[in-house]
Amino acid sequence: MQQAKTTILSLPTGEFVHPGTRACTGCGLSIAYRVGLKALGPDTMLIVPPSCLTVLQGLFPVASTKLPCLNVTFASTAAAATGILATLKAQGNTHTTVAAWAGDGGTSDIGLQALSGAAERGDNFIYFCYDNEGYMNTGVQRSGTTPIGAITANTPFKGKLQQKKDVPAIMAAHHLSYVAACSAAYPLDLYDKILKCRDLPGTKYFHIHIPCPPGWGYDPRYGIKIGRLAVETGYYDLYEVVNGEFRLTAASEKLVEKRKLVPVREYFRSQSRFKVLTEEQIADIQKQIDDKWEGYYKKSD
Ligand SMILES: Cc1ncc(C[n+]2csc(CCOP(=O)(O)OP(=O)(O)O)c2C)c(N)n1
Ligand code: SF4
Repeated sequence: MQQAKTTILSLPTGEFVHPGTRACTGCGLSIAYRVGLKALGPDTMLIVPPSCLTVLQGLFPVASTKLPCLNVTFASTAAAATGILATLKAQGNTHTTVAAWAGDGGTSDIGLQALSGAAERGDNFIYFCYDNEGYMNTGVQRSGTTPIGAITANTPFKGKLQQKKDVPAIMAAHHLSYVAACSAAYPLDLYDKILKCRDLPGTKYFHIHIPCPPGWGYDPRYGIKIGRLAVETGYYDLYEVVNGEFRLTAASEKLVEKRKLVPVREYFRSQSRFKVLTEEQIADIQKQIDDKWEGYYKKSD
């Protein structure tokens, strides 16, 4: 039986993040984290490496989350999850959910080895990579998931020259029971996917696109609009891979029915980080998107 879709009215009102965190105004992470913790529930232990999320949490003895949270070194997030799982097992605890939340730098670059090891062993926890597409907490440096053409502190003139690393695909190649691509601009899709995967075995991986006003260069009030543009242009897709089966979800699934993408130019022109992208480069990226979506359309025919 299909799980009923959560609406804004049926979303639980209980909060696990205190109001007033140290995140920037309009931070997409605040939305994803707040809604994500609602889905994870009170019986959850969190693991967080250095990142904007550590800043959001606050400095000891202050903490913005009501759940137990272990701050660990950059490279050890998934290894810490393995350790906590072993401890819970020794205590006979089979009910607590272990959830790691790390940035894209801490996932796609520095923490990838530990994550790959834990995933290959099939350790039973949920790993969330919130992808603001850069090392934002330390002043917007490029990461493995910064997209091509984006200006960062260390790609200041031509923007990043390399393609974005496809981390969900890397994780899917570990034969996980569940991999999801989500966006802070579609929090209910994130919520429902967390509920769906909770009882699946082994490591579950979530990739969450996170609009970031200072890192991407836009007025904080436009975060949701920009997050949605990424999806409506077909540039960033919402999907899940359940036991190897790929499926588009939410707004991306609807785009297959509509067969009409918003031109990606609108997404690029909404953020100052892409100001060096030329019309030729944009046309090239548009072609890549169109080709990808032709594949989706064919599959659904
Ligand atoms: C081994 C190590 N190198 C560098 C740092 C400094 N540092 C702290 S947070 C951070 C950026 C993290 O980037 P990301 O994982 O993408 O998360 P975000 O800040 O974007 O939330 C860096 C480089 C550190 N704490 N430890
Ligand atoms: S830098 Fe970006 S991700 Fe970090 S707290 Fe600010 S808005 Fe959020």
